[in-house]
Amino acid sequence: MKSLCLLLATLVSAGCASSSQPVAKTPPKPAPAPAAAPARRTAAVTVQAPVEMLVNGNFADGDANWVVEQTSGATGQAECVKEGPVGKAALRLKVLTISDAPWHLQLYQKGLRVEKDKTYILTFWAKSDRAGDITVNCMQDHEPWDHHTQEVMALSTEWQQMRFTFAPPWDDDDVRICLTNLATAPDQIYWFANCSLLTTPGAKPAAAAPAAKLVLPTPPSPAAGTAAHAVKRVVVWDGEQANKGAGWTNPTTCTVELQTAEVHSGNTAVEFKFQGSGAWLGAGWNWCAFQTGPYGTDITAMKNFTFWVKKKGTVSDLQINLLCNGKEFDMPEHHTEKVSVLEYCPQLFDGQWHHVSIPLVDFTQPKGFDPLHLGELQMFNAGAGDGSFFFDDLAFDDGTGTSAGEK
Ligand SMILES: [Ca+2]
Repeated sequence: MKSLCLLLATLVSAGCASSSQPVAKTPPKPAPAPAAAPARRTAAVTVQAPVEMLVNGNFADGDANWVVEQTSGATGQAECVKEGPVGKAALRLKVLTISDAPWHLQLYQKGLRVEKDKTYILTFWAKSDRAGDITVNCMQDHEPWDHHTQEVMALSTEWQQMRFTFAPPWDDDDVRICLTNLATAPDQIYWFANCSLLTTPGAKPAAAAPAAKLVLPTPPSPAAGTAAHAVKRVVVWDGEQANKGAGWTNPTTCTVELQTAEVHSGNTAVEFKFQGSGAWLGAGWNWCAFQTGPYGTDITAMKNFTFWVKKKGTVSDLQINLLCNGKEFDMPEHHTEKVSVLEYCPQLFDGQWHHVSIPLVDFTQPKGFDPLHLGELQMFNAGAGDGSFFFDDLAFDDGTGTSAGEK
């Protein structure tokens, strides 16, 4: 384990150019008993032609290419540790002293080039030893230091994936991506991991997209529509208001990742992409981001699982099941039986987005299943395929109204 103390002012190392990679997780016990154990992947944001702009975003090369800036008496001690999600590398930054401005302690990569009005998506994992806000920005690394492309993000004591989408107001070949306003409390400790900055050529943020602030997966979302058709509904993942999520696939030639090319709401949806002759092409999308324990969505008052789905390319029957959480991840009693989406959406193969509502009673629960803590959608291309299924707006509703028109 590489340990280091970062000194005053900037520290830049010309490190290895390893780009940020999805973190492999411990293989789960797969639902349909495949021969090979699935390899887990955390969420990675991708677009049609993604270009990873950060170097050493996952801290695999220690602090290489990262700068801890300490000014005007604010100081911190940074160390690369194996304390990231699933035991991977993270940068731990302890605040030693603060001064008269919180931005006097910040972590950033510099020398990045951005183009006006292109969309950039910064994702990273973060937590702190106490709840509090940090500020994330893309700022000019020169006069006039414009940094209004920024967002305040709330950290908690649990790992969360943060997401900051922005479109710079300038063409600039000397900007920083900053995690700043860190000097607010002496002894506060931050952890950062798996940082990634991607760009979508030519695309602008969707006007309706809210601020990319991470929210917990379980708060009820206000039901759309009129009071007469009020639906008690919990959106567990939509990529925007509810954007905590991580995925796994089996085999690892499949991918399950965020992307922005095909969406139903906002500017993000999940793509399960696969190619194979049909042995077992599967994936999971976990809105607890694999955090085990009493976390997840209480579905005991719910009647339906709803989502929007679209297919692309050559696919077979789409089968899905739900997974509950527990002390250990993915135990046999955590899987519902699978259902065939085609039975609920016969037009699935027409290549359009479709709203699917499946009664929860159709997802047969095994003995020991915990409906108080639902955490994952599992998806399978049941046969040969060379294509994708896109998912957006995963939700549960209590069936008291129609949700077909909702996002
Ligand atoms: Ca979405």
